[in-house]
Amino acid sequence: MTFTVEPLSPDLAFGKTIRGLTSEHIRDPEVCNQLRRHWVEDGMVVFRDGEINEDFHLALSRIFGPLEAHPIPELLTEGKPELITLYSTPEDTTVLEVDGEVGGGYLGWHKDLVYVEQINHGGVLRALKASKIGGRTSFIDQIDAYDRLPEDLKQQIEGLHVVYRLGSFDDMKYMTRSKFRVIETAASAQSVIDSVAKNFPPVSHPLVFVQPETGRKVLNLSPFFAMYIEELGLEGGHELLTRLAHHVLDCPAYQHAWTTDEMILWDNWRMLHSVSPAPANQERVMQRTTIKGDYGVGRKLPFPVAA
Ligand SMILES: O=C(O)CCC(=O)C(=O)O
Ligand SMILES: [Fe+2]
Repeated sequence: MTFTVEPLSPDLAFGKTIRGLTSEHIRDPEVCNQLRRHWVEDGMVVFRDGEINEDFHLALSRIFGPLEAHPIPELLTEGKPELITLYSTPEDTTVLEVDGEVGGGYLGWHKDLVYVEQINHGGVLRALKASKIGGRTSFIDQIDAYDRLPEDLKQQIEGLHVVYRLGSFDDMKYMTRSKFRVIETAASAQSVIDSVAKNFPPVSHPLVFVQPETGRKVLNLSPFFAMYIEELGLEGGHELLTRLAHHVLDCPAYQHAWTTDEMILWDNWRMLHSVSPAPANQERVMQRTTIKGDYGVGRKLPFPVAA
């Protein structure tokens, strides 16, 4: 049996769907080259109707680079340092109201690891337990977002940097286009936030990044975790950052409602993603690999001096 490749959606400038991929296919180096080309050219791939198990998840991920342990120890999966497990259970989930919808497991629009200097090159995500309602993972292409910027903004942001920090939802000013309100913070999320605040200094990343393989420009903004524009100070860049975040969040998005026989690969140097809320009484369990890579342009800043 062969596998098939088709566009993710006729309306989107990014993404492919690959059906029927198995471990036998990925033993062929030519198939691995083809998959790497899709990753670079298309930004993300949804794998459907193929092999699905932990070994295949890991083997598929390794095609795109060595895997690394996530720097937040609380997320690691016991005995399997290459996998993080993201749980949202009725007993332990951060509950928010987003645009009138109340639910758990919400994550604003982000790039993974943008709160450290080395942003991983990608990840492969798998649903071990999909929520029946909500819990969709959505993606936006930041090459497309850059191309859609008005010329004046393209010129204005060249050479600027954004400072990022992992903090609580209440500190996040740019992560969503909609209104949100935190109703309850999960104990596990609070302990991650507390330990990160102590151990991770703020970092800065350029607003424009050039995809190394193709020379295409990426609007390198992660609205979630963004604090301020480095060159414009704590307040001076607020208007510009708001305008850029609104621009990127208005770009075409792909929204994925999960079943447990699918996996999604993305290029984390290029794609933003977010998770929609699910009713707080539902359980959702996801596992993800972290594909190593250093894009070489992140910079640690000193911890802020306490007032
Ligand atoms: O739970 C999800 O759908 C995605 C979570 C996430 O942001 C990630 O795996 O990087
Ligand atoms: Fe993520």
